[in-house]
Amino acid sequence: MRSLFRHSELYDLIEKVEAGERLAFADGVRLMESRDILALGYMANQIREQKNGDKVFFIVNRHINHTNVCVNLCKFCAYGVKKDDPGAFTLALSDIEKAAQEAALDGAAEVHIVGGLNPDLPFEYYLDMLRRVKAIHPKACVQAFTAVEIDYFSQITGKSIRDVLLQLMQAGLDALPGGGAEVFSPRVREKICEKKISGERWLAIQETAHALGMRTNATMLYAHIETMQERIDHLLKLRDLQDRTGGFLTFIPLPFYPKHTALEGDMGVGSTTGFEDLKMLAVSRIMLDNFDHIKAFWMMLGPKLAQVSLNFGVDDLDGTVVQERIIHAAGADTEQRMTKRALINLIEKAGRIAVERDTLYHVRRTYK
Ligand code: V47
Ligand code: SF4
Repeated sequence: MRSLFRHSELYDLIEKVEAGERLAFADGVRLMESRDILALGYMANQIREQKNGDKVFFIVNRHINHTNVCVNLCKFCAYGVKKDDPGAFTLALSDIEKAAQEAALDGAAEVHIVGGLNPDLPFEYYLDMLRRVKAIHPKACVQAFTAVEIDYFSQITGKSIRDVLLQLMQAGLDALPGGGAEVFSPRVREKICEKKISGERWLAIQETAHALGMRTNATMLYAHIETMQERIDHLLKLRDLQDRTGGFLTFIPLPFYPKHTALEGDMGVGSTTGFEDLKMLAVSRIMLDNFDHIKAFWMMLGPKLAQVSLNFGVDDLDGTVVQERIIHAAGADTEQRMTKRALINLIEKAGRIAVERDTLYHVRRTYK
């Protein structure tokens, strides 16, 4: 099969991947700069099949975005607003209880909670939120609060990251989502999210969580102003930390949606194309050899491209979601939810085996 690619500019890297060799920074940049999408897909698919066979994971989950008030106001974000903005909202804990009740009725394995940095909310609001969600739906894994939010809780309480995490865990927090990573490069952060914690701080918070036995996700926001070198640097920093802790569950590349953001139309920043998205997923699979899973968030890629990505290194399509506000604020025109049946259909029509999982990738059911 490899011989099919003997004329590819990436042939030497195919040989390296097949020999189980780890690719270096310069190799990663070559992958990103190549247009040989079939060679990339071939390499990524081999790794994906070694790790996960024909399985494709999905989850019955419920996203909750509790507030859009945010002191950071990142330039790439259309969701976060000032507290006196007419569109500002903060959910009452009773609204969050209602969403948790719906999640319980749906048999959701996960409640996924992410929001802005709202200066009017005390730490107690988050502890109470976790206790109430757990009381209503004790079987759900609560995956909540990005490292950026964890850092903010540490700022408003004066507690260490470790103590904040321990208190949240005691109240019911099970895992951290992967948001807030963006691109670690200080050059990029200075231009698109100057108030956000540094990449180093983001990684240090993950490391602290992993040391406490908590599993977390990792993301990268791509296709804004970053270079291919900065993308690969980001992936290698994640790979280094994963070598040390093994605490990351999955990696999710997030394509930038420009609409209604301060970057819209700026510096030639537009929406990604399918080609770029598939390439990013495949290169992530190839470079992150110590991550078990690469997730294509169907809501960001669109269901059809997410399905095709199952041949480009992806083994997870995320979930039923139900309601999402962050990327829809930035112009995503995908649905807010997908039924379990529709997810299984996408997977089976791609010739793969659908596996319903929980947050920690425990299998709930395999569909044959
Ligand atoms: O950190 C914000 C991203 C993230 C835009 O862990 C944008 O499974 C694209 O954490 N275009 C928050 N992306 C969402 C998040 C997440 C999402 C899906 C799965 C998981 C997981 C976590 O959303 C932010 C930022 O990187 N984001 N604005 C935008 N305009
Ligand atoms: Fe706030 Fe997160 Fe949006 Fe940045 S990306 S403005 S931290 S909600």
